[in-house]
Amino acid sequence: MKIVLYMYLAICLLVLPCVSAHGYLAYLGIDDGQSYTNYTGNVPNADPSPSVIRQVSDISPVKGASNPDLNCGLNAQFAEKVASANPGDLLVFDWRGGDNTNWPHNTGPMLTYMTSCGSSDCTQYNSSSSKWFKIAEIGIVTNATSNNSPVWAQQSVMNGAFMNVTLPSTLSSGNYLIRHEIIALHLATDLGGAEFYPACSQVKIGGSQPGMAEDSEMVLFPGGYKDTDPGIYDPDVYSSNSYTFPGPPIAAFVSGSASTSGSSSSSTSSATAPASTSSTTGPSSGGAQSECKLQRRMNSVVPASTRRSLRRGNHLPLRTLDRREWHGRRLGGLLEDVITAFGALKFCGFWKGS
Ligand SMILES: *[C@@H]1O[C@H](CO)[C@@H](O)[C@H](O)[C@H]1NC(C)=O
Ligand SMILES: *[C@@H]1O[C@H](CO)[C@@H](O)[C@H](O)[C@H]1NC(C)=O
Ligand SMILES: *[C@@H]1O[C@H](CO)[C@@H](O)[C@H](O)[C@H]1NC(C)=O
Ligand SMILES: *[C@@H]1O[C@H](CO)[C@@H](O)[C@H](O)[C@H]1NC(C)=O
Ligand SMILES: [Cu+2]
Repeated sequence: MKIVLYMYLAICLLVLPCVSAHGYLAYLGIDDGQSYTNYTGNVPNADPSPSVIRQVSDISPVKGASNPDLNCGLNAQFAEKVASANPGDLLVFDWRGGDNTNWPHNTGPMLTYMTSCGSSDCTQYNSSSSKWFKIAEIGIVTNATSNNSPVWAQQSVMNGAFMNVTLPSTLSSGNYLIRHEIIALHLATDLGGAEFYPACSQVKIGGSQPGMAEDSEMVLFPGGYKDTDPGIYDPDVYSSNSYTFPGPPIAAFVSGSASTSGSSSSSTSSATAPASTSSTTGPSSGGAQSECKLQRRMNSVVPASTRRSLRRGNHLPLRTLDRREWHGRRLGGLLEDVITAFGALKFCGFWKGS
């Protein structure tokens, strides 16, 4: 246990952005093919500026499938503005780590839901008892520049890519919240370990299409997930390449699909994103057979037994560290930082795993 802490501190001295192993939706781009608008979100807990993205109070994840914050993120506040969009437009989600570095996680799916705000705009709409339908989901995909090896699409976000989702081409006009969610599963080998990062954006959809989800395709948040869902409590997350998405199937009226790509400005490598087809309807799995080496390497950073006892453990005496960062963290969070730090080392080429 001590060794892990020392290892961690040593790594932190070498690789600085260890402290923010979480993050938030920093920007939402909307591309209609002719023009592109980039809406700025608010840094969690900062003094807010008018935005279309509902501000959350912390970069930390929502924990627990029945947590009321599963709705739109930690203590999410109404936003002042509303974005305009049309069916078929491309939504460009730009997730960042808390200190504006790359998104820190690479394990788990990304899902997109919508709910109607009714006849008035979404600026004062409380969605806590609203029914959401799913328009996209993406999990394990194939990496075309690496012999089609399996990789979580979330890896490309960690590498600096945006997450793109197409608005359904027949989506009926009106006021909507878009709930884009990253689920980080690096601790999901334990019940309750999954980290939920939902982010809600306020939009007004134009046009005059008829598309709407059936009532049976809609869920509440919380309500749509259980902690025991196979895609949320996932003991095999590091050893299997099949994955079962949580929540309802993608609504039948949706024909578009999700993809990731495009690197944000600071991305160094040619992180060509997986262009894959895994986002179809219903619980589905990535089709790959061989093992995902990166995941396994992450997993092997700390032996399983140590990880188990770490996660069961108490808080460390971290008083000397920044209290705001460390307050209330379990050792699982520490482990996460260790893994993230190793990931960073690897990313920077310091850590050459086999
Ligand atoms: C939005 O603009 C910021 C600041 O210029 C930029 O860093 C970011 O990559 C842009 N994001 C999107 C999704 O266009
Ligand atoms: C929405 O309603 C819930 C339940 O009453 C409340 O806890 C939450 O703070 C409300 N959200 C906003 C943004 O006012
Ligand atoms: C895909 O493989 C290439 C080549 O190995 C690598 O540089 C890139 O980071 C990989 N992409 C993802 C999303 O892991
Ligand atoms: C995602 O959207 C951005 C902005 O329009 C674009 O630069 C990038 O190529 C898109 N990626 C994909 C896969 O469509
Ligand atoms: Cu995190």
